[in-house]
Amino acid sequence: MSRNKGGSDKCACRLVKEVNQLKTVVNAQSKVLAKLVRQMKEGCKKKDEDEDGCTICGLNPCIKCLNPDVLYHLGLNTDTTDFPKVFGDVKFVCMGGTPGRMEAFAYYVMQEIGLKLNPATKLTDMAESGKRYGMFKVGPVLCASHGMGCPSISILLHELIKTMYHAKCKDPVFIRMGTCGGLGISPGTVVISSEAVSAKLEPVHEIIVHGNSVLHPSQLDEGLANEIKSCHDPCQDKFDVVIGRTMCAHDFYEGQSRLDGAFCEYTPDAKMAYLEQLQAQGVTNIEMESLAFAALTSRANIRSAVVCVAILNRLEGDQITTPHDILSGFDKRPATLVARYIRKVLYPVEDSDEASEAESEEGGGGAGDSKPPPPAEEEAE
Ligand code: R2B
Ligand code: URA
Repeated sequence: MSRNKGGSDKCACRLVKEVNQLKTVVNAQSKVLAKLVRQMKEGCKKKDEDEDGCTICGLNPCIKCLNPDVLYHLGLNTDTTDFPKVFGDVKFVCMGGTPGRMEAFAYYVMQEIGLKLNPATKLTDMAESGKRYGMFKVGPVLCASHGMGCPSISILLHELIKTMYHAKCKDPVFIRMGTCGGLGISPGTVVISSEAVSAKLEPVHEIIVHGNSVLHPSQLDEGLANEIKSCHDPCQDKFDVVIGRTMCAHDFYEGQSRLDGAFCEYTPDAKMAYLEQLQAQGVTNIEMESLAFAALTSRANIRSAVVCVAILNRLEGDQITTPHDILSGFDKRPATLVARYIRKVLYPVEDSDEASEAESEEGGGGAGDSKPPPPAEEEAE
């Protein structure tokens, strides 16, 4: 009996010990659990705070430590410019090849969104001191020139994306407007890119980092492309708009299989075979910036679109022989669609009939116009 009692005491002791051990494990686990829940909550709070401020993501964490951050090619720095004050309201970043075209677009968009400038003043080139790019701001629209090719546009994009970040901009949309060579479409047709592909027809932008190839997807926002296309009015506009694949070349001549460059080591037949092969793969147009533009904007979580007018049909030739006045009419077409899109976003309930009256291509005072802004009473910026 006493042996039995001793045995059950031992058993009870062991049970108590095991229960205590279990309690310790459970306590430790609930502490870990509580810590994880706290971390999750803090993480979500931080995310909300980020979203309250800036929506630009995935940037270099070291930017925070740059004091000041010098945006060398824009001629701006965070010491001398109050970014949230100057750029905090930016909702649209519109880009195009030349400073002149972007200045004209800025005046055009100003008129289209109903902003006015004091007649005694003109828009200032905010990037003038950088001496590389032109940049003009009209209310929520920032207009910048990007030069030619991916290296040029990517320098600008690094600095513009940092501008949006420093300014804590919320959901800015980036749009590139430009010219392109069409494949099987008539000159004057506007192509909105569904995606940007490389000369190897891959939807990636390759950069060489530390001597190694790094590939970044070159996606564009399908919804934005459709929204811009929906701003086309086939009854009123004297041009077609299509959505298509865009091939981005790193050169205007050999990279686009032209026969009229200083050098050419292929035959006219090889050129035609190549262009027809591109067309068979769904390529509608060829230009020189979409890859870097698409890759850098998508890395930063920015919705973006490329809207280009074809200035020739590459299946019919290489040289651009279209007269200048016709070419400058072509330039206005992407600008017309983009300005309408901006207006539609800013004033969603606007009467669409009234809206379309002001926008006939020839009469609309489009982006190619170098006319001064209309007389006005109030300052826009
Ligand atoms: C279109 O036109 C330019 C070359 O003439 C280039 O910037 C491009 O993408
Ligand atoms: N821009 C290009 O890059 N290619 C063309 O053919 C026309 C404009």
